[in-house]
Amino acid sequence: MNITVLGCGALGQVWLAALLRQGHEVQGWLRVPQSHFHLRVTGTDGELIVQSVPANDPAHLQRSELLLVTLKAWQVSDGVKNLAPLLPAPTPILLMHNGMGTMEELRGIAQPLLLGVTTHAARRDGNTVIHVANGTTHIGPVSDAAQDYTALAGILQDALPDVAWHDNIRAPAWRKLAANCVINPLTALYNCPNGELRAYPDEVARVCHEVAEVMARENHHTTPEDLLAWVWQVIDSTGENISSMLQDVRAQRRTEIDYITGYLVRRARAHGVATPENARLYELIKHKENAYERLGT
Ligand code: KPL
Repeated sequence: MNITVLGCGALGQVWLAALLRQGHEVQGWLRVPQSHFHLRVTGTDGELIVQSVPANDPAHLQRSELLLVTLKAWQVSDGVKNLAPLLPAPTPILLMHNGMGTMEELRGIAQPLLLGVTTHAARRDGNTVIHVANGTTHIGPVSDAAQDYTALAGILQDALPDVAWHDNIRAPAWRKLAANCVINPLTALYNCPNGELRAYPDEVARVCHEVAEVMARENHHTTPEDLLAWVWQVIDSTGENISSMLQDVRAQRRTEIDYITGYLVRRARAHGVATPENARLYELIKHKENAYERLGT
């Protein structure tokens, strides 16, 4: 299959390596155009994959049967809108990032749109990407035209298991959003690995209860207790991880807060639900971001 991966960060490189291993004809697409880039990924089994991968070839893009987008949430809208005119109208676009809100920004795009939610963990170590932990990827349609692309789940499953198809992808996306609303801002503020949130049970519960209330208004039924139990499970199973938001804050990069807590707070406002704890965390992370942006980094 011809595939373009837009965004060659840690997760993008893990997918590129997996798809290449499966024999797909893959290219990467980078913000600064280059004809090739150097893939260096250490798998969960410790095997190092080093390969030169073609990049930014418009002819390959025009032949692509899938555009896999692994950009940060705040880069997605511009990135996809730039490439969409070069991409055949029937080629599905699969968005895989933390948070929600990009689907709304891409409403009206010609191509079928799908959303992916993954628990694979990867991080950069110098010029090497480490695939830290295997996980599950849930994919499903966002636009009506994307409902016919169930076969994609099988193709991706062969490359990087586990992959599950969901007719209603918003349900797993909201559960992942709940975990991100709790873990990402709190670890960024306390500067700690995910597992150390065990020291802050009251804050974890308050954030989680607010998310459960908004989810109920969005017709995703869950009890606050169930959601909290699930979030603790994610905290424990990723205990040694440095969350993506803490990594961003440490590197003084823009975080995905607008698409995680920011999205939650916007949906809460639309339903008339008060979310003071999430609003407080949103402000604290924005304050951190603004402080280093003001320093010109
Ligand atoms: O998705 C994650 C992230 O770091 O962005 C979690 C689930 C919190 C794992 O670290």
